[in-house]
Amino acid sequence: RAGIAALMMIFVMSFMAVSGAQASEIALKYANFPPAPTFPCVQMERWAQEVATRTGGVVQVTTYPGSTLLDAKNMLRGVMQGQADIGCISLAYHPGVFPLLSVMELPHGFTSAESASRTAWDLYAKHQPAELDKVKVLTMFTSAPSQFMAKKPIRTLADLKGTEIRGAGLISSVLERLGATPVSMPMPEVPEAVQKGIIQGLLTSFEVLKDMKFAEMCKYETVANLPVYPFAVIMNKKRWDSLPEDVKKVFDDLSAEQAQWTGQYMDTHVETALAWSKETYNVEVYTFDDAVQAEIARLTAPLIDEWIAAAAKAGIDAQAVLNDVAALKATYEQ
Ligand code: 3IO
Repeated sequence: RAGIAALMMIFVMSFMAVSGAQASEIALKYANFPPAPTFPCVQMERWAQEVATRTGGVVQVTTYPGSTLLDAKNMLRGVMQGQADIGCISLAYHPGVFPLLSVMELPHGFTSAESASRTAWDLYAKHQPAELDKVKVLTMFTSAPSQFMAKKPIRTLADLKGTEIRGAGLISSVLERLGATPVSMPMPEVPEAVQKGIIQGLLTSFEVLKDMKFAEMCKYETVANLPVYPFAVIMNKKRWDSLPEDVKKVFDDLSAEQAQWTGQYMDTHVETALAWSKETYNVEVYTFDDAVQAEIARLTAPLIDEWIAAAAKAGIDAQAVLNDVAALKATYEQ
């Protein structure tokens, strides 16, 4: 009798252990490259939290901000090789690698991160471009329109002439067209480059004034409403394939919502950061006048033709993609 009871106990306990291990936890590592207070990491924490809630705690995401698991340059390869299950990439850091989605780096005149982020996700979902077919794309989002943050005032294009400004990808091409000297580098390297005087400023969205403390060194801000930087959140394909269907559905149902949430967070946070920068460091915020804006539009227009040529070479119906961007932008900006 005692022997049978003991056997049953062992049977029940081992069953609990096995089923417990299956049902209670799927552990995923999510890598990100910029510092924890920045918006790519804020949206990462929100996603991790949302996934834990929606799976009843079955999926546990461990987040690695600030290049603690993979840095900007290693992110794409690291996720494909499985060093992280999930990672966040800034597409502009990989010139030529994303012939379709780099369309989001062109001067479309997006007025918010929300409209650009929703456009980026819808564009991805519609075209499912071959350039990202080795990974599962969980969501996309963008920065807010790019502005100048510099150590000296930038009020005319003459002020940009020969001035080293940090950009990346097609945003660096914009700088070149405007007569500046573009210096491309990932965001985490920018504070030191400003400090050392390698660059005189940067071109990206204003929320980094607060999140990366650029307000302290770059006291002259110029509103130029230049292109946004697109991001993709990617997952290792094998790991994705291994997930139960109900978990896959939770992730897929979150994609569009996460893009919109991140855009809205960004747009609000840009305003918060600007107010904080004026209050804390008394920064100057200048807006290019209409004549300068018209000149910028004229000087950067050829970038669209260059993109069309490169996309066509990659077998993409470039005009159809541009038409989709215009239609989505109109939908989300009305
Ligand atoms: C960005 C990148 C990392 C952290 C905060 C950020 N805000 C805007 C961007 C876009 C950008 O400049 C980039 O390098 O992707």
